[in-house]
Amino acid sequence: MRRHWQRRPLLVRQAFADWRAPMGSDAVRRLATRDDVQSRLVTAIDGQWRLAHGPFSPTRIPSARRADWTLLVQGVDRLDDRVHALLEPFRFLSDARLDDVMISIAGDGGGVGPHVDSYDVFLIQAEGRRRWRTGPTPRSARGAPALIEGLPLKILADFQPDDEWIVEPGDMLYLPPGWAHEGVALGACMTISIGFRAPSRREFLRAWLAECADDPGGADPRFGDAGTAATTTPAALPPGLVTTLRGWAAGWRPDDTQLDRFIGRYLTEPHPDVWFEGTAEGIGDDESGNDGSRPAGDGADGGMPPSCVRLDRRSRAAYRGRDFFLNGECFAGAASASLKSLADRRSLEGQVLQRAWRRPAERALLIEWLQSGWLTARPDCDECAT
Ligand SMILES: [Mn+2]
Repeated sequence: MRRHWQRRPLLVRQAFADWRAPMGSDAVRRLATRDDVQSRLVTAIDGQWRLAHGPFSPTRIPSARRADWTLLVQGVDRLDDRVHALLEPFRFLSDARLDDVMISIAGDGGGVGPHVDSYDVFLIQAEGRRRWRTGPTPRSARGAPALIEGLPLKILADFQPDDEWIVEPGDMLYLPPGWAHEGVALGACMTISIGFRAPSRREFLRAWLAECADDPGGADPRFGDAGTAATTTPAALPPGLVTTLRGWAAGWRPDDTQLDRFIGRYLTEPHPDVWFEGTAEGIGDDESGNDGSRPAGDGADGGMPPSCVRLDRRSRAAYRGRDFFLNGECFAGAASASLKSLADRRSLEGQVLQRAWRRPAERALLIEWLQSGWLTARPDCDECAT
């Protein structure tokens, strides 16, 4: 973190002992045929860059024997438990900074050209080999990265690499934002990108100001101009009106609590593609983790909890002070030690879960989240078996 995070690249040879790709290339191809999954196909046949967006018919995706193509599938951590489990070793970084896991497969020579990203990324070589080259970002006179014009992709003009690595399965390359890089497949290969996000001021203010504009509570003074003299220049903006609007903009002071809670909701907002399937079933039925030998815990009678509850892989949880945030909602004052543990470990089991279940407020929240699909009960959880 001191030397590399957000500062300079880091190559870690055999970052994962006994590496095995969590998903095969056929499964990646199948994901790219789904209309609820974001995928892109980039080809550079005869030096002609082309970009297409999925879903793709299976025959549209080139075979592994063809050259100069790459298929990129976004958000695979939300689609597959084994891919989601790859995130666990990266939780030395805050969940709030995590974006998603992208998986790309490519034929020989495939890549997306030299480019620069605005996010931190850990690039795990999953199968086959890839050559990575990095270098300074060529910039135009105005300071923006200098791009080749007229292409469907943002490809740097005049990329001058000064470092090069050939990575093999299990190797990992970390790249901070703003570093020019180019990855080229050496034979068919698969690369897994663990991407991190950082909001920009404009992105955040767009969301926050929309929230403020929609806030039905709070005072809403309106401009008034009683006593104004009649005008002979009706097109001239009235100085008093301008002064009032300037004052509203400059003097805008959001309520601290409202702002803090918005930040927590903003940073735990599920990905726009995510749709949770809630269940109307009571918690404690056979499918929800109760083995049937215990009374159903529907919250009303204080029955037994499931042996283990786990956050759904698509759920985003966080806390700050006494406030707990889950999937874009604020549960004010709910951040108990056990719920904080649920957020940090993404699961609750054993004694800690039993104790939380005995507290009506916590049990009610857990049941609500189980029913909305944000939390799942695990009857076959490995950790609980011990
Ligand atoms: Mn990149």
